[in-house]
Amino acid sequence: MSEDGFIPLGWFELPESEMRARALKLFETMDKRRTTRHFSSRNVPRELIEQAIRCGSTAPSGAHLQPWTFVAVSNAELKAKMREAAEEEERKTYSERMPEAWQEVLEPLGTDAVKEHMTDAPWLVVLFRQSKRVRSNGEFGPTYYSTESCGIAAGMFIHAIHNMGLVTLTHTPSPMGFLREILGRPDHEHAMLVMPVGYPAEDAMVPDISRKSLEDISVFFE
Ligand code: IYR
Repeated sequence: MSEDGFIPLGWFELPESEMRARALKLFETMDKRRTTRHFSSRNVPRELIEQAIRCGSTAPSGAHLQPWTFVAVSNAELKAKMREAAEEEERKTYSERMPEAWQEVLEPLGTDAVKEHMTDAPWLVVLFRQSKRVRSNGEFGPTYYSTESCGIAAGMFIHAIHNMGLVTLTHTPSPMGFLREILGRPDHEHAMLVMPVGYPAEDAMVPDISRKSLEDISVFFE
């Protein structure tokens, strides 16, 4: 850090034509991303996962506290344990806890309590949200906007995975408290998302669904 704690932004202007070209290219790339539930067990080098986590960690965060921990698991025994615990919860969710209004919107996605992606994918990346931080005096203090911060970090991680040609899924076993226990995380860390990462299975299928149009999702006042 410089003497007064600030450094120049280091920004440079792009010509508008270049801005348009980049904007379109990025949209075209991102629009090809699909949440994938069918994974190949083919190995993915740890280095690629590390790089995606680095991208996730470029997210802005409340008071720059970076309130996230990415736990990356390739260990087969741990993945099996996580799958077993997730399926136990999900069986209850699907058979007892899920109201009809929820079932209705999940129906087109074809999900159920069987979570083979948790053992098929070479990596399971679990994003933990830190609700507290350790202050310099050793006491706990709160973090701020940690849900928003982690949501943005997850988006950037997902984009990095897609951009490198791999696939992922934002799996939310519910409740997911078992992940803290299995992965030995402290009480102030809360599992938010389980993201299996890997190559898609050769016969991977995705639901035939489409995205809302720009008109449906935005309002402009000029
Ligand atoms: N957690 C369950 C149910 C589920 C919920 C939503 I919202 C989804 O978009 C998909 C699934 C599961 O993972 O199957």
